[in-house]
Amino acid sequence: MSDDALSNLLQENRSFPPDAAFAKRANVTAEAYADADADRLGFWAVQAQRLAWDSPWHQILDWSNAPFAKWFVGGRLNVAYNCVDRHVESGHGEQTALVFESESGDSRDITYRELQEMVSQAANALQGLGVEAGDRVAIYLPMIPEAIVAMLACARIGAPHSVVFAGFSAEALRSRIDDAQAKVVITADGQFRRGSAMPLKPAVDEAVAHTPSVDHVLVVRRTGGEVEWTGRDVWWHEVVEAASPEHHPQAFDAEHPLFILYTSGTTGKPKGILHTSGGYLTQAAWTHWAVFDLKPDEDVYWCTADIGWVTGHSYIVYGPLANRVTQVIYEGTPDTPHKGRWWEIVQKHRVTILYTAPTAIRTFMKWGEHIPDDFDLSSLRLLGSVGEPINPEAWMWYRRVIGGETCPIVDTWWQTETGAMMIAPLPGVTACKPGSAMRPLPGIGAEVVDDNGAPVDPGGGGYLVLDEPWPSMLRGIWGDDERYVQTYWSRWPGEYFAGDGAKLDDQGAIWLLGRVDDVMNVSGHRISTTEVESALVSHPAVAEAAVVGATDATTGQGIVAFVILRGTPQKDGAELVAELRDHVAHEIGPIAKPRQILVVTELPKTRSGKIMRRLLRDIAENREVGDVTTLADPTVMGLISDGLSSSAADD
Ligand code: 7RM
Repeated sequence: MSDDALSNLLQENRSFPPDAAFAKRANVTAEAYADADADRLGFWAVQAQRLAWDSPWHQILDWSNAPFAKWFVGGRLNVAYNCVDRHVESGHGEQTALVFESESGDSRDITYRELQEMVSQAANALQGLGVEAGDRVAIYLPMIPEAIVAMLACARIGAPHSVVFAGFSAEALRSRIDDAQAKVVITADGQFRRGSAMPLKPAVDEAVAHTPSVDHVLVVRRTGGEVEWTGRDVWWHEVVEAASPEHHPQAFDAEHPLFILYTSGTTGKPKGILHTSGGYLTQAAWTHWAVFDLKPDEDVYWCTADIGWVTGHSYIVYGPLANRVTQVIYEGTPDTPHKGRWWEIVQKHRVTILYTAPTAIRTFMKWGEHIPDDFDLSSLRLLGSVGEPINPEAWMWYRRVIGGETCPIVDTWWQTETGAMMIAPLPGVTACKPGSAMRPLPGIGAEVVDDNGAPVDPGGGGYLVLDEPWPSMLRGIWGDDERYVQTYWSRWPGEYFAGDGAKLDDQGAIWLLGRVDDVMNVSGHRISTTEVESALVSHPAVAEAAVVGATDATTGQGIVAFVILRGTPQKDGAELVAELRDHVAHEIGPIAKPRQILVVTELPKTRSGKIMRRLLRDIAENREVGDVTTLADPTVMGLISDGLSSSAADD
């Protein structure tokens, strides 16, 4: 690999310092970095005081059994009490906690007092079904208030939840229920999706037919569709709504398991990422408050993630509610009933903070800025990005079209495993560069290292590692300690290997370059798929691009790009492809010129919006396309290959 080549790639010199008025009112100043540098553990102990503890801890961190961490040792707290009851006790019972917006456009406000009653009822009902502290509960629900209530009810009684995204198949649900040996599954009869009611319970019936650990299935009536019923099934409205709205929240150990969340690894078997209570809630709450500059009495926050992903756990449920947020939750898709749906929601509820993913932003770019332009987005004051590297072009569009050139954009790097944000700007402090998550948050240790684990010099590229334990770190992989050590801690001694490539620029800002398996090596030059994608998307004809490294006899890997064009192309295919290749050469350098550019109409994405480059690599290498079961739309691969056989775009 050549770090020189890497460091010359993607020259991005724009930088946006915080607006003076914003900085003046910001929750966090540069002092936070100094405080954490002076006393890292002390810094986290201060942040833990944001929470209400039933008993104090006697040790901030026990790392003697590394990489198995214990934070706030001996401390006891109830996570649900921290997210709900204490806000009612402090006089905010009438504050709206959730603004639920359904796809069809009805909305419903739920106050903290109502949420407290709902969570208490659900906790009583779960206990009535025999769920005890330590028992696992699987949750397979759409984005409705009951999903959040169910998670908090589990937290309240100390029963770790395992939320499974409601778009996953019966088989995916079965394997997750089975791995965690869940005792109860909470689901709904169905969900609304693109204007129609889709059944959900049949997948649960199919899954639990093979999972003897499950005693009961608790079913929310959402669509009113017909459902099959067996002796283990119980209706939410019968047992939860009939339960007492009073429930005493018992305190649990800071290291009591809070949830398991499955994420895909390099093998076929999903990993159950385990998170615990005190450290997790501390970091989720502090980062949500600091990075989004949350003002609980003023802001209306909206995170567009689904609770099936970690973003929904940490930045819809735990962090925001611990901070007494008022937030929008939305059940539907961005284009139902029209492509301006999100902007209509921002306008309707006067949303001030929006947190979403680059894939969504690029989709909106593709649809055209005339759509958001029709709505009043002036309530927005801060924008966030998460999930994948955001290309500078999308960052600039987000800032201009959605943020009205004034909102700070916080690009937040973190993972299911990290539990909470790790690398992100502080919006009142950091001068942000489009496409960079900037630097580790106060109290976080991150570095970019080379193959030998040595930190790279400014300008160099390598692998992102985390070199200090952090409060919301995963505590392991459920039932597989060895895989935990092997996957994350065995590459370099004492360093957590994140699996992402990164570049350090001359000013010390970190540029995430995508998963390491997405970094190409062309004639000994390391080139990130993201950088080439970014260059392609900066051409006016390109709406979206996905780049893979295909095996090449001469150069090791050759760059193959799949592009979706904006509107109807003005030029003929071959001419445009030649122009795009030259454009990439111009933006990055001749070494980054794609060997092939294929014009397509769709890209294969997972349900959380990550491009499945593995499948594109299959096409680029003329292989039979592999396993497509985790694709959001399994027919996409057919569309792509059909389109290619009639496309003249391949040069
Ligand atoms: C929160 C989440 C984790 C992977 C991670 C990265 C990528 C996430 C960013 C990012 C560049 C970002 N959890 N990733 N955020 N890459 N910039 N701001 O997405 O477990 O589902 O995925 O996502 O590759 O390793 S996750």
